[in-house]
Amino acid sequence: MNKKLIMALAFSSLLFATSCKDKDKGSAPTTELAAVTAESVYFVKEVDSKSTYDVQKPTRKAGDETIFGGRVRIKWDIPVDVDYHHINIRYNVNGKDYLHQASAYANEAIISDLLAKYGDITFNITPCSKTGVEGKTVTVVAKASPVEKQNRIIKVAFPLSENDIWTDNQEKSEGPMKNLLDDDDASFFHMDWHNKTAFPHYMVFKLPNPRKSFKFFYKDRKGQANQYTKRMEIYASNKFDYFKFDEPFTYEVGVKTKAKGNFNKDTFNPITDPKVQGEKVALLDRDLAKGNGAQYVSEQFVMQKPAQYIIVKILEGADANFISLGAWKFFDEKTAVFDPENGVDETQE
Ligand SMILES: [Ca+2]
Repeated sequence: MNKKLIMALAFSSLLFATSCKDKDKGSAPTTELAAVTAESVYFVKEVDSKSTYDVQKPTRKAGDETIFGGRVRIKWDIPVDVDYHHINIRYNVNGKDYLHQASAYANEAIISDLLAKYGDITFNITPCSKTGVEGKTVTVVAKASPVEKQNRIIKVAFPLSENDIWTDNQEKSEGPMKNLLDDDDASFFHMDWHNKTAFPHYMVFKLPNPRKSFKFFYKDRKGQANQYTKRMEIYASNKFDYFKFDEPFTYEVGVKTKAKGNFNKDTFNPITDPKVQGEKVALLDRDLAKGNGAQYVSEQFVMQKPAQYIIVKILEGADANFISLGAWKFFDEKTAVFDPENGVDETQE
């Protein structure tokens, strides 16, 4: 019988589900397993999808193999006169009991999802009748192959405070822009609906440091279907000299907002304006969030020059004059190395 068929017949790992020593269920199998061994193995998946198990950790060929540890292979000789229905393999790791079942046609079982740090693991291998009555148990001991470190992509959000944000079009009665930063879905930013003015309108964000790349995420206002953004442009610059971002906001009717100064949203050009001299990063007019708390996650944008200010120009919304939003965040993606054998994340820049 070929190995693929044996593997197909082997049952997957299960927790204890059946009682195997009920006297009403007939007699125990008398066949005894011989030559039972246990050894740590590596699962090797090659690029042509051929899979093998190796006792020695194979040398990785450039880009053509995936190697997984955390496995033990248990082998036995199939006796001449098999009178058992399947084989129960019981083991305990971290104080928890596990049962793996193998078919009567199998001569090996691979136990996976283990760690080398568990040390020696005792496996009790027992022929079992169809009704679950167990025969003679053979015990073997093995340590699992070590699990390799794994690369993971993690998101790292840039911390922003209310001093790092600005808009030309803050509604004065509600919805301060800082509500974008608070991780509260119920709080929202609202552009001016008392003194309506047509698009474009702007949001400016000061990142903690100049960056060459970023992604952003935003969420529309929860429960509001018709105030989402249809079209926006993203610009980046290393300055925005209309005012100092670090200065405190002024209060206007309960909502913190910065003065507009001489900023003119209708003539402002983020590229040619000497106070900004930015670069255009993107025009976004497809697959944006469509209201009611919907979310949008951008691609990773890479700038020509490092930039600390991100300028969002809102060109069109579902409403003719304003948008509302629930959240807005900038973040980066980093590769983190996770070592399952010691549980440590080794984050790389
Ligand atoms: Ca919010």
